[in-house]
Amino acid sequence: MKKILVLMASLLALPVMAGEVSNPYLRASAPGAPNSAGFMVISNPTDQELALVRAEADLAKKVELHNHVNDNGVMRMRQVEKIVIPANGQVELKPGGFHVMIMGLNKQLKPGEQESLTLHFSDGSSQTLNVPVKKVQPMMHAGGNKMQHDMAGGMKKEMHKH
Ligand SMILES: [Cu+2]
Repeated sequence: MKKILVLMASLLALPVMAGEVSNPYLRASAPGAPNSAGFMVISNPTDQELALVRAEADLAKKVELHNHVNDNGVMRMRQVEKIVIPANGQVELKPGGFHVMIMGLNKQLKPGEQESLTLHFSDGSSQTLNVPVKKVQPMMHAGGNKMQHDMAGGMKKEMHKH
């Protein structure tokens, strides 16, 4: 309890919080689609490295942190333990890169709606955001292939390959 009060006091005292989130959005999902993803820009105005270490949301069974890697011209998702935001820097979570992976949706995500997403950072802080749902165009990469990520059930298929 004491710790929480100290944390709250320090947050109130600071003009900017570590881990400033801007432009967060969730990818709208097709009816019955199991997965979605969350994107945003996270800034770290402090002189200490910060990392996004966990995310959670009520709208799905599982929320993970992912990155995309180019594996011989095929974009594949990988789970990552954390997403580092350099001191005095920022990181962009975007289609084709880092993202908050939302797996096992228990509802359809419709454009214009807002969903709650909680982010946990390496400094012990957390933020609960109201994130708008937006339509995200399927990304094409250099190879012209549609990414695994945009395929319904693509994640499952990918895992079976290993
Ligand atoms: Cu993913």
